[in-house]
Amino acid sequence: MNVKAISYIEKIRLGDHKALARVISLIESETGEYEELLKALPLRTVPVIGITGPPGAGKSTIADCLISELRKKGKKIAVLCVDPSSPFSKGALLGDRVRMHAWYNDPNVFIRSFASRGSLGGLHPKMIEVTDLLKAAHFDYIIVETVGVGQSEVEIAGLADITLVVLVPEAGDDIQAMKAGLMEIADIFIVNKCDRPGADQFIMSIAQMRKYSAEHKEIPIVKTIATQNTGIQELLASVKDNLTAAPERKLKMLTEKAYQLIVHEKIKHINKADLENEIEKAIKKKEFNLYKFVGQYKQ
Ligand SMILES: Nc1nc2c(ncn2[C@@H]2O[C@H](COP(=O)(O)OP(=O)(O)OP(=O)(O)O)[C@@H](O)[C@H]2O)c(=O)[nH]1
Ligand SMILES: [Mg+2]
Repeated sequence: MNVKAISYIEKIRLGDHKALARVISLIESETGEYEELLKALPLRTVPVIGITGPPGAGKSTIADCLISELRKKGKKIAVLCVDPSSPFSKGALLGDRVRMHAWYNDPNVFIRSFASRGSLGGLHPKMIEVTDLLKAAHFDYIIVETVGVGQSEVEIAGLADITLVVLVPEAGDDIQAMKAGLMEIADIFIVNKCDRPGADQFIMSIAQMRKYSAEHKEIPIVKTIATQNTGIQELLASVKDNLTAAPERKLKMLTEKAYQLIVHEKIKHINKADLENEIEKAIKKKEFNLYKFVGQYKQ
């Protein structure tokens, strides 16, 4: 066993946030003893609360409210989110910074944002590993925020013990587009920005949609106005009520995580810029065929 890895894990267990930040950087850059470290992680269950939903729906504001509420109860919390400088989050940049600032001096809150890769939002490739690392620390809850765009919703459901889908009254079109994915992954719907017109009608349309879900499950709907801290206690109560994942769901989650990790492992030697260079060279030849070209990457 790698001694350095063990000493890092021990520090992290004792609540050393500097060591935690250092190891997260190792994981992000895939350097140092990060693989040894991941392999040495103890098996611990810490509830992971996933928050997803369209850009600007209020996910960070809700996460912030949840931190406040949990801190009042003396809980320790870690939050992972995608960097607010992502293309989707420009409008929220200042808001995010101001809010996150309030927790910088609290040793019981750890916030880490990842630079978003590409424009699709969703799960950062390293979020699975970092979440598992956070479980080895001293936190009572881990909150993971991702922008819900297509496939990433399924990914977050594989990572989180409970998935909160945040929607806003004006999301009429979004909801159509996201319908299939949403039903599959939502454990709780949050209708945020209920200070805006149309909230009740919107809630009725979600309730209607719920009926057509494959499992006919009664997904709870919680109304919030995150900017006024309204509905947050109800939300937390609902989270606690719905937190225990069924065994078959746990197996699915683990499979989803394993799948993501295997996919990442398989493609990590492929660099898109290099790929472009290779293709640029290859297409100069008359006999270029994309499928033959791709064949060399198969195995
Ligand atoms: N009127 C109103 N505005 C809200 C409410 N909750 C959040 N907002 C505002 O909506 C904007 C976006 O909020 P965020 O919490 O940053 O949203 P987000 O979903 O995290 O956004 P991204 O991370 O960029 O996808 C901010 O300006 C918030 O102040 C609410 O309940 N009512
Ligand atoms: Mg956000």
